[in-house]
Amino acid sequence: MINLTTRIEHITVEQGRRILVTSDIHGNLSYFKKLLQKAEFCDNDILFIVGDIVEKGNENLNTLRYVMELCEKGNVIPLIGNVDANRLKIIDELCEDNVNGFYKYILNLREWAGTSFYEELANECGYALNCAEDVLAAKQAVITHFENEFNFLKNLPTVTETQNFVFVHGGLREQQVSNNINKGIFELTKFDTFMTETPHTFEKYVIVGHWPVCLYSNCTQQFNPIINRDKKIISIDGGCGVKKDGQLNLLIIPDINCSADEITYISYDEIPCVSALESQEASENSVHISWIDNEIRIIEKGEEFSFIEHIQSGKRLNIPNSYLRGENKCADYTDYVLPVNKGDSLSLIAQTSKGCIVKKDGVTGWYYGKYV
Ligand SMILES: [Mn+2]
Repeated sequence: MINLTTRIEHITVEQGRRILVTSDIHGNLSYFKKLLQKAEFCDNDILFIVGDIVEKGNENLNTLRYVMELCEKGNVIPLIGNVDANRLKIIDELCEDNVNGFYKYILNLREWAGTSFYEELANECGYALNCAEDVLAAKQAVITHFENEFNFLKNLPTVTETQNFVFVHGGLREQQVSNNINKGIFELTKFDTFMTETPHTFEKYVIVGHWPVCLYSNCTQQFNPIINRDKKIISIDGGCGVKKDGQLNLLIIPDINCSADEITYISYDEIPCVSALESQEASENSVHISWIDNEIRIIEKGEEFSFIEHIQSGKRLNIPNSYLRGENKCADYTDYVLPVNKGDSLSLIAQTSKGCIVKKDGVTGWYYGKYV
């Protein structure tokens, strides 16, 4: 039986060193490497990786090994995420009774991401996973062969506290950092909507991943880190690999003693860019439909667009048919019209006969002008 216990670590960061923070890489190794390049990450920086290193991407094992390699220099501090912990747990508990459900997870991820963490582990041990029996047959070889990797994940801290910042994947349940030692690892790594749910105002800024920041707004869809100064929370998960217009964010704290106002960020995605040839103004009263409340009713189905009602907001709007999911759901969508200036760089997400859905500076919306 695997024993996953909450670990709280304390670190003193020297002055004069830049602190970089990312989270939720989810096996997207190319994003992670490009982001570090973009930041000109060097040995004098301290890099915090706030959990969810593996799963959902196409290079889960390689991402984990790359993080392990980076850790050898001593300036990279990874933490455990709920998905990392969950994978340790389900691999450990894998047996005849649950193997069918486990195989379903393998198939789902294969369809969605092309692979899964366990499938990569099994393949490296020479096992192909073509049925539930194969999954179970690979278990012992996987556990033996990947002892180092599993020990690395198992020993990751749940919470890391520094002089001015606290890092945890999901969120803190107790206001006092030390009191969270009594909380389970999943309570701290899987705290959905932490920024709005927690009643606490923290003493030090708490930096979290886990909950894609785009889920915090019903009006617009934006992927940049959010700094909540009232509660002292910084939420940084840009939905990398989980959302098609998501991004991997990197928070840049110039020095351990700097204030929240001095914190900046960069991000990376692989969406093709175009240049706007026309300007347009932002719209008002937009809606953002996310998977939390994506129930809709189709009022009139058209050839390219359908007129729908979003149940949660009651708003009626036209959406491209490609965003419909069956009769009563839709994909993440916003009718927000972005403010655009001629010459702006736009990431092109979808094209329609009426205009395009683009992302500009981390915010998604419509652009109706010409572009090159
Ligand atoms: Mn997570």
